[in-house]
Amino acid sequence: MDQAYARFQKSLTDGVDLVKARERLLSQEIETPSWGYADSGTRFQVFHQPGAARTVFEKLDDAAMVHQMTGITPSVALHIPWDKVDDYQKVVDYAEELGLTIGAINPNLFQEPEYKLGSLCHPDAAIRKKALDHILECIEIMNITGSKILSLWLADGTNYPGQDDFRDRKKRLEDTLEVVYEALGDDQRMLIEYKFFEPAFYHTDIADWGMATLLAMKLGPRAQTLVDLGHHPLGTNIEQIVAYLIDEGKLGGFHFNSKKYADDDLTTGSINPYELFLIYNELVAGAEDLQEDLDVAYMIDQSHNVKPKVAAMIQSVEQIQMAYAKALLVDRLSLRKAQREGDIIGAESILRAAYDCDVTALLADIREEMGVPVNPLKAYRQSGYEDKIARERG
Ligand code: PSV
Ligand code: MN
Repeated sequence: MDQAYARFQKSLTDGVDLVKARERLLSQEIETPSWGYADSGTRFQVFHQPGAARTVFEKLDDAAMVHQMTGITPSVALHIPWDKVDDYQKVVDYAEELGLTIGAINPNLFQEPEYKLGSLCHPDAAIRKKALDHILECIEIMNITGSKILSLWLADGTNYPGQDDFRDRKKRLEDTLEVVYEALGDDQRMLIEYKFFEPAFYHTDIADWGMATLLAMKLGPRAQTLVDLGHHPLGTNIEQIVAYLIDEGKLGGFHFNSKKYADDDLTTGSINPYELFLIYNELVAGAEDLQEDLDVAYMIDQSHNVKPKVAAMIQSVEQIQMAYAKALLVDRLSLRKAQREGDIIGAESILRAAYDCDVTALLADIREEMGVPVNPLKAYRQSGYEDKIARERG
């Protein structure tokens, strides 16, 4: 056995189940977003990157490269109409050729001029109908692509006090979501994403996890809440929200990214990797307590503008994998004991010990077993792919 791995193994306390940790890491999956491979920008400027994907097929090529390097990103989320095509079967077939599947379908309810006052909450029934029809079209796309997840984020909200009636808007939203819910197949689910601001700056119709979860509870078991890490006010304890939602069976999925100030769309783990670890700590603890795998859709949602697209995605995947690996190394029995005894120093130290653990050797070993490069980011940067797409795509 490799010396580094042996050293890593020796550093673990008895309460850590390495066999289970390895199993979990081998089955970890993270979805990447088609829009994370295309040019993006701030509201001030879109910065073109040489080689940025221009079509859904090029986005799939890039996603396949990420999967080839990491081995844990087998599916790709689509955003409609950004990824609109005449024949979705062609997209499915192309993805399959690349060893990928199509993941969550994201309706776009924020770019049409008609949505100035909202989509599903709009005061005009005709606009609500347009938004609803678009979502129903997305469910049709799910049926062709085999996608099981409809991922809903609304830009709906108001900019000024008195602009519209909160309760009327809530009612319009509930009524339209009910139609959407009914249109879903038995094996499909709807994830409701919340965000407390932007593009509206006075109120947002689904502002936080409480509102999203109330909606999901009213709709039924196939509606759940989606946690986008960038969508909370500063200082929010996201890991507690995650724990709550797990306990209620309402944690549907994640949009991973990182933020310093607001919904900055920075790459995952770049600002607060400890927070990412604490979130994974709740996921691991929740799955162990429930004694079942959580049915959670793990996805990256970042529109990184200045880092090269594919490399940034691989870097993000590595960060998520590392956070998960560390959370799997928490000595749970000792942690429980310390918690019951009120040993605050001891409890925190157990978490820190896992967080501080160097998991390089573990991840290298897992990657070797999966048949992917031991250092995905380095391998990618040496692969010449970036130059190739810059040349080919212009
Ligand atoms: C909104 O800020 C959001 O997080 C939603 O998930 C959208 O679908 C996505 O960003 C678009 O980039
Ligand atoms: Mn999101």
